[in-house]
Amino acid sequence: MAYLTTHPDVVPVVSYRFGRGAVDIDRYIELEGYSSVRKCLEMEPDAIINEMKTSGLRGRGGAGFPTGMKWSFVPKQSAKPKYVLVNGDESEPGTCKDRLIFEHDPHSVIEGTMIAGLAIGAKMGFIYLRGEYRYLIQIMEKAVAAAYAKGFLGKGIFGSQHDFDVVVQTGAGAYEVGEESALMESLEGKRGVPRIKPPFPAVVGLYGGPTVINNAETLASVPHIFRIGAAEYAKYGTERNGGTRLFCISGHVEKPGVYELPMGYNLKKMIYEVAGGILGGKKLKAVVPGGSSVPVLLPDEIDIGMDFDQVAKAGSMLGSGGVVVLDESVCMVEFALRTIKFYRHESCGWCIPCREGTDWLQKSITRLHMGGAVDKDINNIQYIAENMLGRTFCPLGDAAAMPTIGFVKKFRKEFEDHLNGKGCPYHPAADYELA
Ligand code: L3W
Repeated sequence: MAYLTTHPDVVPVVSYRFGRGAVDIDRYIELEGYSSVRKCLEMEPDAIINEMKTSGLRGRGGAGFPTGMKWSFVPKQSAKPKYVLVNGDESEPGTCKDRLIFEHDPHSVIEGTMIAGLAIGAKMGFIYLRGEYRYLIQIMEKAVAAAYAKGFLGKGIFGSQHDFDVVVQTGAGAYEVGEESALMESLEGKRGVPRIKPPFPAVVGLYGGPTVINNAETLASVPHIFRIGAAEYAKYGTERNGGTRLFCISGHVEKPGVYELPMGYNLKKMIYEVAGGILGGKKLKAVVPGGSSVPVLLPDEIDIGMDFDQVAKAGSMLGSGGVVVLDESVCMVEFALRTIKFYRHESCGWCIPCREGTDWLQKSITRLHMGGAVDKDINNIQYIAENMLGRTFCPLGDAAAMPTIGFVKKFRKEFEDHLNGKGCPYHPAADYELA
């Protein structure tokens, strides 16, 4: 997977230490590591939060919530301990960036967690890794142990009055646990199902204590903000969308990979220049710009800046930064089916609209793909998806419904081409193991 590229637009801010041996703590220190937390130890918590606001950093997990603002919601006084949680449950199809951070720069995650702890007054952080990333636990645990050995973690960090402990934990392989409240349930040893919000974790989180929970890339960005300066970091991006982002480009492109680019970078340029254009010179059919949970874009809709606001204006979402590129050979009904199959499988079953909705969508799209559907089934698929929107306990239901609505709306003709016994015109011998 490409992450080091010679393309001149790639900016190594968060990927600054990728491929440079920074898994080793001494090398990390050589590359300015742990200098940001030392700076923050000299700062008041409010000053740290203000710097975060100046940076314009927004959550890299999917929702794009302003990080400094999230930290500011944590009450100053609390009878219960406060916590920092790293959401490393990276499971969104098309998204594979946090993995690189853990592999290449584990200490940046630890350092970012410590800075968040100083900002909110937490003495403990948890790094929660996706179950399928079990192999990364050794890297993370080794990094944590090295930080303890140097006196950077534990009692009186860096010889200060502050204590900070870090624990690494893996999940058991459930997409749902990427939802913040389900992650906390899982971490507490319970079934990973979502909690009702509000209260938000910032007020009532892990073990009932105020908790900051951020995506791994978000927290790994924090030391870099203090390394280069918040205003400098902000300048890379656009208004209200500070900094850079690790974009994951997959699918039918010549050079799939993870590329760090400024927020607001043009999507068309990202595909045709940074990722080398469409594989084999074929025609572009569609682009999913932010992980599988977001509506698809057509080729004439991709001349846009990749920040949260511009992608929303174009009718989709920047989401987790996973750009999936589809060429002319793709059957969009089959793609819709693959997508819904994922959500149906991953629905935790806790709430009915999601559990039943994803099941009926999978059944209906399967029937359609196999040629067993009639005209009204297309509207029925739309109806089911629209009735899931906003009615589920957590965003997983929306994440299943939004792309489905987009596929039908933008590729209705393709859906119609499958009706009344015709089956898939693109892959006549369609693999019905999808069913
Ligand atoms: C305190 C308030 N805190 C909001 C916090 C909230 C959360 C953050 C964003 O879903 C999306 C989802 C996926 N006081 C607050 C407050 N907060 N108001 O802000 O909250 P929210 O509810 O907008 O989003 P969420 O529940 O975090 C995330 C989408 O991202 N997604 C995919 C994600 C996949 C991954 C992965 O694999 N790593 O992240 C892609 O599009 O569908 O819509 O912290 O507590 N008043």
